[in-house]
Amino acid sequence: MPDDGLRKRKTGSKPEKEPPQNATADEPEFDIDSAALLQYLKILWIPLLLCFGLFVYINPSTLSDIASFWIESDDWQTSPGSSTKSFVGLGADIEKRDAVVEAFKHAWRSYERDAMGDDEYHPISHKGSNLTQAGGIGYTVIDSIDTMLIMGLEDDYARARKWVDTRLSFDRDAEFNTFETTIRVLGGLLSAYELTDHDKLYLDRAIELADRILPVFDTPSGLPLPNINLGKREGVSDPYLPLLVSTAEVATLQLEFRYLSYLTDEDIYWEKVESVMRTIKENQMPHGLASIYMHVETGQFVPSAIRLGSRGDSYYEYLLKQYLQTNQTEDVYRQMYDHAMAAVHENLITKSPYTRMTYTSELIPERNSGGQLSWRLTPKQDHLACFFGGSLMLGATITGASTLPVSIPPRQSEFMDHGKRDWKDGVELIKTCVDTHDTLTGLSPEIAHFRIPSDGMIDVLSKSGVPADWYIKGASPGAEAPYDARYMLRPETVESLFLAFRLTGDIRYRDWGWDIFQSIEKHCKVETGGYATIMNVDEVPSRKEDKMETFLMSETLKYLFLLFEDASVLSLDKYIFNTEAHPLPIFSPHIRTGFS
Ligand code: DMJ
Repeated sequence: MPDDGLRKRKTGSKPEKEPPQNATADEPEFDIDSAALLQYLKILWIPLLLCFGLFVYINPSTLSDIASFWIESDDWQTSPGSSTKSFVGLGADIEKRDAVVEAFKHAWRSYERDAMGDDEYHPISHKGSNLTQAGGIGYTVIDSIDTMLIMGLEDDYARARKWVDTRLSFDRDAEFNTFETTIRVLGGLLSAYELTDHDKLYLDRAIELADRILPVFDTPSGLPLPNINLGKREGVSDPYLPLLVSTAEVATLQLEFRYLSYLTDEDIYWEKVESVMRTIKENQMPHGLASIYMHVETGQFVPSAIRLGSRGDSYYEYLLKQYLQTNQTEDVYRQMYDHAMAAVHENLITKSPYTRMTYTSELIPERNSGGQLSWRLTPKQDHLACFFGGSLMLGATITGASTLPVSIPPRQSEFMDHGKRDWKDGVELIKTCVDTHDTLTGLSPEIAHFRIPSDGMIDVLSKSGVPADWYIKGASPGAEAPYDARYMLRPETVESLFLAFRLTGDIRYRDWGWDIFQSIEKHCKVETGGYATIMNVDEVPSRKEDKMETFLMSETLKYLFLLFEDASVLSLDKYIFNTEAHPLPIFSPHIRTGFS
C-alpha cells in the first residue's frame, strides 16, 4: 500500500485548513494581547476547574445531562417527536381555543334546545332519547358540565346545574351499564364537585349514585357485574355472556370510587374497586397481558382477544392513572403497569411494512384440534387504541409530572427505566394515529387494518407514492361503507395530542389537533345544531348518522380546548383525567396505601 506517512484526504472533501487569502507567510500567528490572554488562562484553569467540580458536586445530574445532550439529542428526542426546535411554549393559542368554545356552544345549545335532560341526542331529527324506558339519568348533562366550567360558560352552566338540582333522578327501575354510568355520570359529578370548589349538590348525588351501584360487586370473585338496576339496586349479568365480564369495564371504575372514598372517608368504595385490582393481579396471565374477558365467578382471565382497543384499552390507562392519582404512593400499580408495558412492547407493538409505522396489533386466541391454545397476531387497530400514545408518554417520565416538576420536554435523567422506550413508541403511535386521518374527510376510521405480506391485497399507492400501509377493511369505491369506516366523534387521538403537547410544548401536536378540529367542523357539523357521526371517512360530502355521542362534549372538545389553552389550566401535576376526560385531583391518601 503506498504510504508516504500522511493520511490521504478523501477526494472532493473540504481542505483541512486553507490560509486566509490575504495572509502572508511571515505574518505572526498571534498578536501580543492574545499571548497575554493565553498566559492568564494558563494560571486560571485550575480555579475554574475547581469551581466546575464544586458545581457538579452540588448538581450531580449536570454531567449526565451534558452527556445525553451530546450523545442522544438528535436521536431520541428530535427525530421521534420533540425538540427545542419546535418548542412554542405552553401559553394559550387564544384564537384556536375560542373556536373550540364556539363548537361546544353549537353542540350544547342545540342539545339544550331539542333534548334537555335526555340521555342522548339526535341532531338531525332534533330529538333526544333515553338509555332505557324508565327515564334518563343525566347522561349528557352531567357528562358536559365540567367542560362548561372549564370553558367559563357561566350561563349554560347555571342552567345545567339547575337541571341536576331539580330534575335528575337515579331512581330508575332499569338496567344501566356499570362502567359507562361510572365513567360518565359518577366521574362527571365528582369532577363538577372539584371544579365548583366543592358544591355539595354534586357530592350528594355522587354518593347516591355510587351507593346504588355498589351491589354489582357482590359476586364470588368481587369482579363487578356489567349492569346495574339503579332503582332496585341489583347487579345484572350480561344475558348473552352471563359468566363473563369485560376487563376494561371492571378495571375502569377505580379512579372514581377511590376519589369518592377519599372525599367521604368511607372505606367501602375504595375496598370494592381495590379488590378488583387484587383479583386481576393474582390471576395475571403468564405473559403479563390481559385478555378482554374475565370469569366473574373464578376471577380468572378467559382466552379471548388481547388488545389496546375495545374492552382492553382503559385497563392499561387506569393502571398508570391509579399510580398517579395517589401521588405515586402505591408502587403496586407502577409494577403492574411496568409489567404490562413490557408485555405490550414485546407482543403487540408492530411496525408496518412500507413506511415502518408503529401500531398496536391484536392477539386472537385459537385452539387446534387437540385443544392446544395459540395466539394469532392480527394487524388491526381500533381508533380507541389511539389513547395509548399519549398515555405511554405520560408514564415515561420519573414523575408522570406529578410530584416533581419535569422539564418540558423531559431530560434524559427524568425518564423511568424504560421511559425512553415508552416515550419513543408513544410519539410514533401518535404519528400513526394522525396518519389514519389521511382520508377524504381528514378524519380517522373506527378501525384501521395494517398491511402484512400475507393479506393478499393489491398495492394501492399512498400520496407519497409508496404502497399504503393501512386500509379500511371491506371498503371499496361505490360499495356500502363498512362499520369500520365511520368516525363517531371519538376523542382518543386528540387526547394523545393534548398530553403530548403538555409534555413537550411541541407545536406539531397543536397543528395536528387543529387539522382534526377543522375536519370535524367541515364534515360532522350539522348546520341546524350539533355534530353527527359520519358513516364513511372516505366520502365527501359526508353522510351523517343521527347521533351525537356524549363524549363529543365531555372529551373531544374538552381535549381540543385544553390543547390550545394555557398549560396552567388543569395542569398535569395536579390532575388526572378519568377515561371520559373528567379531571380529578391528585391526592395523598392518609390511611390507604394500596395493596402489595
Ligand atoms: C369513552 O367513553 C371513554 O374514553 C372510554 O374509555 C372508551 N372510549 C369512549 C370514547 O371513545
